[in-house]
Amino acid sequence: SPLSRLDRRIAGCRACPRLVEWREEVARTKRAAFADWTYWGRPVPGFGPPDARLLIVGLAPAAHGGNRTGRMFTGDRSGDVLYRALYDVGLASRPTATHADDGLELYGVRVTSPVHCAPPANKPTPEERDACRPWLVRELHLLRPTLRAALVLGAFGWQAALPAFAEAGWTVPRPRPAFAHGARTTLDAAEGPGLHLFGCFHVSQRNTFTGRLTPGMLRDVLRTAAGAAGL
Ligand code: DU
Ligand code: SF4
Repeated sequence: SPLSRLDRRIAGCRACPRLVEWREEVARTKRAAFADWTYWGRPVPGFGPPDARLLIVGLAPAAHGGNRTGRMFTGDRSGDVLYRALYDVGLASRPTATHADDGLELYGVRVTSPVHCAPPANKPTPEERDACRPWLVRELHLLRPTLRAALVLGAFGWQAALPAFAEAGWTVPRPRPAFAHGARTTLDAAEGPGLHLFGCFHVSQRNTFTGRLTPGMLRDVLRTAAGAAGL
């Protein structure tokens, strides 16, 4: 499919020298607990069906998570929280994501990120964020026929994704809506149905360990976004 072709192109991208070096160095040096793994060490494409109605937008792959397993949010603590919640609300076939061939299926949901390579300290530079945006714009174009809602995890994803939604043909209100947990707005389309946009605290340990984002809060936002998407 066009989307799987896009995913393969993304996986070959080397546009950001700092991130290419970092993702490959992490893949060489590894974490002791994963010493027997062959790390992916490349850009991590989006994950989920090409006719998704709901898109979940994160930040960037985790060095020892997606950068190890090759699949979004797979093999890291953030993904443990996200996939558990997706399973609990009926949007995933299993509650855990451990490696790319674990059989996990998402129902009507695709997970992606505005930056596809693991960044040092989980902080992409503005240049890296902008360099990666065309990949998200292409993904949005391909998902557009079925996409009805997007759930953005965290402020970085929000400010990175809004310009991509605009470039992909949705109308982003001016002034730009601010990120908040519970933020909700609708992006009109030139023709056809608009896109329901939701903000949610990121599923990172910084938020989940401290109780800033609880599993119940995440399930609530997922149910609301899935409902808006017609799932
Ligand atoms: O908490 P962690 O699983 O080690 O993830 C580190 C960092 O990366 C955190 O800020 C979440 C983010 N992240 C993401 O945005 N997308 C992913 O697929 C995996 C992690
Ligand atoms: Fe390419 Fe995006 Fe990775 Fe930069 S972050 S190298 S643009 S895939």
